Amino acid sequence: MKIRTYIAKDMRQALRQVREEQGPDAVILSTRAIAGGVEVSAAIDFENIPPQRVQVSVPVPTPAAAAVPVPPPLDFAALMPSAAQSEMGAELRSMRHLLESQLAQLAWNDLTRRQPAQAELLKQLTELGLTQALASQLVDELPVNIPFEESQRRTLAGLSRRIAVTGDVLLERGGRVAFVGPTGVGKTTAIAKLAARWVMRHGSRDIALVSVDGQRFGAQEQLKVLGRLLGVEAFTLDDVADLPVLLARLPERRLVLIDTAGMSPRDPELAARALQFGAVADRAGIQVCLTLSAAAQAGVIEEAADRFAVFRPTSCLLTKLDEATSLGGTLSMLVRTGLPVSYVSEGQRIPEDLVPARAHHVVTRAVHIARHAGATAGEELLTRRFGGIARVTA
Ligand SMILES: Nc1nc2c(ncn2[C@@H]2O[C@H](COP(=O)(O)OP(=O)(O)OP(=O)(O)O)[C@@H](O)[C@H]2O)c(=O)[nH]1
Ligand SMILES: [Mg+2]
Repeated sequence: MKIRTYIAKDMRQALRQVREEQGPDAVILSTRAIAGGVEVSAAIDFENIPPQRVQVSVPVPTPAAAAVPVPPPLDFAALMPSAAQSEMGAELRSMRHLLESQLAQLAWNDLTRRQPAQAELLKQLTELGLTQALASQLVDELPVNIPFEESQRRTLAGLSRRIAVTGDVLLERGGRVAFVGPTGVGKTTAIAKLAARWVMRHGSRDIALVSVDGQRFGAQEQLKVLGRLLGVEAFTLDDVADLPVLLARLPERRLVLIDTAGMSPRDPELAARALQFGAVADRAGIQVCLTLSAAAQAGVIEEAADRFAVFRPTSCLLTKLDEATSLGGTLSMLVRTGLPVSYVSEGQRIPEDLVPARAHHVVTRAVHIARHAGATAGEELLTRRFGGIARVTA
């Protein structure tokens, strides 16, 4: 076990040094406050030393044996940790966890004492549901010594700046867009809203609806009914491969909205279908709009965004903001992927409940939703996330 002592201005810096020098598996053995800072002793758990550095007793060949070109048999038992070593290892690990959580508590308390505004901001961003990385990034880029309200405002502005939007270009200029996404997120409803809005602005002549959802009962009928209601021509295709031929027949349609069958993000055929769709989309000049429900849990949103990336979406449309109990997962996903948001759907009414996405509007909604839901971030969560030690062991 290699024990080293580190002296730093504060706990965070000390822990950073430990991590840089001894890596993420360092065990903190002791900490104490000293004049002008802290002193931390840390060591690497012997179990985590790479195997070549562990002393093992391999029989050394005698000179006589060395003359014979037969390698000595490997003593595998000697390579395995003994019962005592395993027990000691387990004890070290549990000690490490204990110390880590105590140190995290110390570091978080230290932060709340020295920089209460920063700590409060981290708490508020956690309550919004943002990831640790994003919350830290937003707080880290704030200038020092500004009033709390100003730092709050700047943090939300920083968040808004990280969210890309397309504006209302689809309904202003048109395009060929296929709506792709998980089942039941609101793809067909969004198409109905967009089509109705287009008809109100531009009339029904240069718009077409296409359903390539030949798989599910009633899906194509749904689009035909919508077409009849709006006086818009609606086409149904059983095979995606027929899209280029159909679209070649409709060169004068400025807006073509393509409805697809919802798919589970874990569908094993997702990649194959994306590949087929991608080839068709490239030939027919179709863009993909990933449609995601903002009411889903953060992990579900992140997973859907990652899995549907194989469709190479150029924008995304967010639905069910009215049902969301937190927008943190959605916001974190948008920042992480950089996918621009086209429209936001906040209810079932056609066409009212759809607006072009505006970044600050989505962020403001996230704040309102968090407040309304009474979202709270407990001390334990904050300690674990921002206690500094989390960064050492992460
Ligand atoms: N509350 C709420 N409900 C919505 C919203 N958008 C769609 N819905 C509802 O969600 C349900 C599913 O909508 P669809 O448009 O059929 O969803 P889809 O993605 O086309 O579904 P599949 O084609 O089956 O994959 C319907 O009951 C819609 O009225 C929204 O923004 N808010
Ligand atoms: Mg549908």
